Amino acid sequence: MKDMFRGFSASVASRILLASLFLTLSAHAADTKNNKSSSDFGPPQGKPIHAVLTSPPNVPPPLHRNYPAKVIVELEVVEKEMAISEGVKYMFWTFGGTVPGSFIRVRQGDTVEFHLKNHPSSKMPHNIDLHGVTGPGGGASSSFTAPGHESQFTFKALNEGIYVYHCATAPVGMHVANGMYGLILVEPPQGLSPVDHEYYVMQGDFYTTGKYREKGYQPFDMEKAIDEKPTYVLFNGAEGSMTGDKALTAKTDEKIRLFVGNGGPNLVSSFHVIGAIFDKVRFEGGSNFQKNVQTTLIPAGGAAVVEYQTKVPGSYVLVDHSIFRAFNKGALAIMKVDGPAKKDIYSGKELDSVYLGDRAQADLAAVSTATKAAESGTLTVQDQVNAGGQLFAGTCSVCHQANGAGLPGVFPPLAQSDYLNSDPQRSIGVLLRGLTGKVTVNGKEFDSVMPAMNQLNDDEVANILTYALNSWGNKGGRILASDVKAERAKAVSVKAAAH
Ligand code: HEC
Ligand SMILES: [Cu+2]
Repeated sequence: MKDMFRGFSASVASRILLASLFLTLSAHAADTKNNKSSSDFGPPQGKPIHAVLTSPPNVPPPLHRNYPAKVIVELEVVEKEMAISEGVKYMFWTFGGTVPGSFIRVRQGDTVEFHLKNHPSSKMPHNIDLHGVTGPGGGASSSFTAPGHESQFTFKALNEGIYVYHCATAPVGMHVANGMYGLILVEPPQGLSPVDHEYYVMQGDFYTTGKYREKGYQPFDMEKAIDEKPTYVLFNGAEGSMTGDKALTAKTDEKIRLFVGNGGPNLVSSFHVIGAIFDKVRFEGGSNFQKNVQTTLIPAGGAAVVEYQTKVPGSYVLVDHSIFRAFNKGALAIMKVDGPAKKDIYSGKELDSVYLGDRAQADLAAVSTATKAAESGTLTVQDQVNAGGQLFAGTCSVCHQANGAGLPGVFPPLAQSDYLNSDPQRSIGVLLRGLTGKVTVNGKEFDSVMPAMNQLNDDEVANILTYALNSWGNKGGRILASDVKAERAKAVSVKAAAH
């Protein structure tokens, strides 16, 4: 345990931090004497109970227990490569094999015997700081665990609430950025009010050396992390972790409770569900609640309990309303609500596929097929067309339309476009750098702006253009990722005036 603090206490800044933590704790102790929210319910009763742990988005069932018990929690740290996005691999460090880590549920007054195991295959030592613990480091100083070892410590859950836990081994930021966080719920003695569904959602920001959605294995980027410039902002550790057939589900007229955490390491979340109003929010995870909330702020290392009633069927989109994070960094999940239409409350067209783009798509199977084929060198034109079609629907069809016809006077057609067909390679530059100024397509002039689509990686640009060239009566042909790479390397900007 001394090892854990060696690097830590070396810096003056950390000492100040520890000193202020100590002051906070002592002030807190004085404060809690006449405060019922923090209570010692006496010694544990009955036989020891093994805590049920669940992987996100699941939450262990309510405890329905009316006495304080000794609860044994066994949590294993596993370092493990998983997909952070379609075709993108990342080495996550996990509590229980998932990001966020296993959800822990105990009762106020319980005595928790905590076992932290670090899998023998791990490269790093790890520990755990539970914000629901009253004691130095929240358990961190007692749980430093080398690979292939196990630590044990015991704490009493004095305060009810929803608390973040995380690894606090130096470099702390790196352990957190790699996914080492989760939630522990300390139920009040009477339990929480019954609901139809409880779900576990936790935001985190991730830093990879490659760009957003750049394929292949992506290492952690310390510099981006220090600069607080995440490549990904995600719910439950992966883009698409809760979309398509993994979407959260509910029926109309059900009560939903979301335990929403934010692991950070850096960003604060503006948590919002598009199309729902939170009836109740236990903001900052505290005991008071706010009613009728649209967006709730969840600090890094904080959590909230959000409750709402489903009424109208459809797809509800969970986002960080710092909205570029939702549409360009992955902070988007879906709750699908089934049930009869409620025209009196809401009448209109449903899920807007253009608004959500490819983020809402049920499956990007063709994209992953193409990614795998490209990796093994067997990529065919048809693979590219299939993948490109799915990407086009999410990225280009909003302007050029699904049938490639464009909109007269506003968006030029890609269907039988002389601009596209006469020089397919030129269109690579259009996607990478955008297009502005006058441009003539099939004898009609357009003078508008196409924004650069440089969030797309080389494979994606190649597949989308190959799809366009082989659709809607176009002349066929193929664009390769290597063509895109070469074009990206050029610094020139494509000016419509040059044509
Ligand atoms: C926000 C709307 C918008 C989106 C999204 C968009 N474009 Fe465009 N695109 C335009 C506009 C507007 C022009 C014409 C620009 C001008 O007037 O200078 C254009 C021009 C083009 C052209 C050249 C003209 C032609 O019709 O052949 C191509 C090729 C093209 N876009 C392909 C794409 C592809 C592929 C995507 C998806 C990756 C895409 N665009 C996404 C608005 C858009
Ligand atoms: Cu760790």
